[in-house]
Amino acid sequence: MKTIDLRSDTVTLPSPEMRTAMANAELGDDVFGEDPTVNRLQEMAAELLGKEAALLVTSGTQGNLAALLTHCQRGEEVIAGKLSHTLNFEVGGASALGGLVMKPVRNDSNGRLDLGEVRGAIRPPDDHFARIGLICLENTHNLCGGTVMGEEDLASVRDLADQHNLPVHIDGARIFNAAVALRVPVSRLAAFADSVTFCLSKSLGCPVGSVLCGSREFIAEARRYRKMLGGGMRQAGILAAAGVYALENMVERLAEDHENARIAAESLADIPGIALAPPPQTNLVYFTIEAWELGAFVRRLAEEGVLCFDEGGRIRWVTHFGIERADVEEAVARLRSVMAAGIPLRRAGV
Ligand code: TLP
Repeated sequence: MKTIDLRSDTVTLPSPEMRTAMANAELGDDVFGEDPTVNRLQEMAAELLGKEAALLVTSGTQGNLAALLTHCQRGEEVIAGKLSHTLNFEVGGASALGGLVMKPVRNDSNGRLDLGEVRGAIRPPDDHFARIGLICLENTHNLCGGTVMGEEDLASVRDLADQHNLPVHIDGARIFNAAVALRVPVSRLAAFADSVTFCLSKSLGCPVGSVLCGSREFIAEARRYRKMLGGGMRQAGILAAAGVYALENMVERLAEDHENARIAAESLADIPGIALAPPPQTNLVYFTIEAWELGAFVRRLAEEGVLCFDEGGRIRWVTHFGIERADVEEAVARLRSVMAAGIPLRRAGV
């Protein structure tokens, strides 16, 4: 039985072509700035995102943390969505390592920040208050369902930030998914932020790495924080070559992942007891199952070779490179048979 791994787009394996590009990469010592392939990736990323400069980092977590440390001084506040990845899943690094105070505000169902709450969080100068250092956005928004923030949404945050002279960072781990879903160049979305992190190791199919983009001055400073965080890599061109390959070859295909997510969602929504939470906009499909205890259901699905996570009272399926339409249909078929054969472990409300 084939295993269908829908846990995350982080599980993607490099294609033979990507491996070839990695094997043939021209290398040097990137801590000295001498790795030509890293330099090429950084130039490509900066140009694609419409920023002056870019920096290869080890992970999305490291990219976001380096950005926060670069934007803010110790003791400053970072306004971020209550449901943001940075606030919930990045080990509290901003506070632990940067002395920053995370200031959560409400996310709406589309991942947008509640602008009223953001306004409330920006307090006037006063000796009692921590200074605000940054507003942080996430696009696409993971916990909100892979939801996409468009130019209008981003512009409204940018306006508010400008009124208070605050920088904006986008955790764009999946910003290429947002751009493909909106059919706009990714630079149009990045334009509303001072800095953007995007991940190579998720839907773009690379084994390792993320890229932080911003002004030349910002990236020069972030480079120091990357070193401090242990992210100064040497012949990192091996990894960067995968990134170059991905930016050239793996972006347009994200539309297939979105289509497969839509197909999965449509079939799931037909099954009594299943509700989408919410309907997918990109490659993340979240749904609830009425009559089951989710942990047990995920374990039963795993026995049938369908791997996924339960997250905040929902199940998440992620479509990605290596998952074809037939895999999605097969996963739905196996889920149906688990539901048909299984004795519900917990009736809702019992
Ligand atoms: N997300 C992972 C898990 O950590 C949940 C996933 O499977 O979705 N920002 C966003 C929006 C993310 O979804 C993630 C990873 C990160 C940052 C962190 O990236 P890494 O794992 O490279 O540190």
